[in-house]
Amino acid sequence: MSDIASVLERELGPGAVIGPGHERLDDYGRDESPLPQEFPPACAVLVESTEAAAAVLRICLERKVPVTPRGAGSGMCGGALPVQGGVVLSTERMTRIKEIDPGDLVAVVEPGVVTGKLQEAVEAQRLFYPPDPASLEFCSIGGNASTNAGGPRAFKYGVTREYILGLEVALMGGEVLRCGRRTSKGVTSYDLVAGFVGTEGTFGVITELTVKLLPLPTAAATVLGVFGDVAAAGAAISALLRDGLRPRVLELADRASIEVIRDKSRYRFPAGAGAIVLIEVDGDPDTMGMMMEKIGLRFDELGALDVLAATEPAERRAVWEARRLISPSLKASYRIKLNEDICVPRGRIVEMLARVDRVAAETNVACAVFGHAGDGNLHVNLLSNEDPNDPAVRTYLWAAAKQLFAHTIELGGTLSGEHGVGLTKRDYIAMEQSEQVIEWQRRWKQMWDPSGLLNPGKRLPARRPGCSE
Ligand code: 2HG
Ligand code: ZN
Repeated sequence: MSDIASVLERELGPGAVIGPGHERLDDYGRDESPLPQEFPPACAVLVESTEAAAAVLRICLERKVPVTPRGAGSGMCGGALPVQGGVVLSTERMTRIKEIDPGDLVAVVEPGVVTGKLQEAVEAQRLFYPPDPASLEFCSIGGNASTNAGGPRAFKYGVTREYILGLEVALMGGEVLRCGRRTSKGVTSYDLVAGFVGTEGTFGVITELTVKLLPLPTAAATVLGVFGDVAAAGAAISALLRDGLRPRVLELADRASIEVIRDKSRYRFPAGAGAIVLIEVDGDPDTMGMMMEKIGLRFDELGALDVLAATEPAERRAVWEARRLISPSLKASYRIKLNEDICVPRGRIVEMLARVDRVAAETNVACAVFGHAGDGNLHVNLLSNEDPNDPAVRTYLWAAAKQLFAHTIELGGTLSGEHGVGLTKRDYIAMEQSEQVIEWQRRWKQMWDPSGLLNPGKRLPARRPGCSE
């Protein structure tokens, strides 16, 4: 066993450390990001308490060993990959829902709680935790907070940050910080909580979260508009946005995305579906009914080939299962799936879809586009069946991604709407952000982690040659 693995095992007891030679160690060197290589750590530590997480961070600082926090490993940008080796600190065993309080409308949870399980638990008490990343059946709430995850319902309800009221964070060196509140409002301090959310474990390790809950909407229904092509579907989304309609979900999937799920899905896509707009409405049944009718009429006017309304839970579940299958099915259908996560201002969605077509035509790279189009957040997947280990192929695909980023930025957009930066996008953020903005982020990181050992090599590009460290 490596030196650090034995030290951690002595501190935390047998069973907490996955060391060299263990069949599961390699799992901690990969995640869901589109990278060909793995990054094996010296060991992985599966902590069960805040004290254990703090002890790992103390020992790693004392011994100058890099440490990479990890939730469920479902991230798509390499944020949880131990690129400099060292220790992976996994919170997968911290799975307690400590409290659900219907009076205060909060839940207090450990970071390893699977998001879907939290939703089930609160829904059993007629409460609602809205953020719904597509991976909700296996991703964890700590990982969601670390990446500020989104999901389809972000269109109406916002992203994870809006639901995190309080945090407990173990800092590099072993200090434990509790910040935030349990109240629905509060402006007493600088917003440290918001400052930790979305930092991909580069500032500290989240060990407890106080999350905001809402009353569960009385009803929800799903409407699907089928269009001939993605341009028509995009135009329909823009028209609905201009109408001021606020469903809880406003999603898009193009032909290539539909093709990979057509045979697997329990939901039968109508023939001729060149693109779909997926809408979900919620609220009280009367207003919901009116909204569904309005959307149906608008879809007809906008040239929909078909409009389907699903109100039965089983029917709605089938539609959602199909939607959640898009990402894994693309992954299974292509040897390379370089998934980008761009986000443009809502008024530029149609233009962005046209620019994606342009990139695909100019580079000859196959693309699938789907996702949270109502937010301007498009999952543009660059696909290839060539050898994933061929550096020339990857260079070519990343060049296409770079073109996509350039168009996104030209339209006033951002490189990532919900997946984060991690490793895969760190070298591109200078396309979007000024050196000044990047430098202030470096100073911020330095404040929480002066050693630079906590999740090193992520989020920020390396300093330009000639600049002082
Ligand atoms: C989704 O919305 C996920 O399904 C995955 O964010 C997106 O694979 C992707 O590109
Ligand atoms: Zn998504």
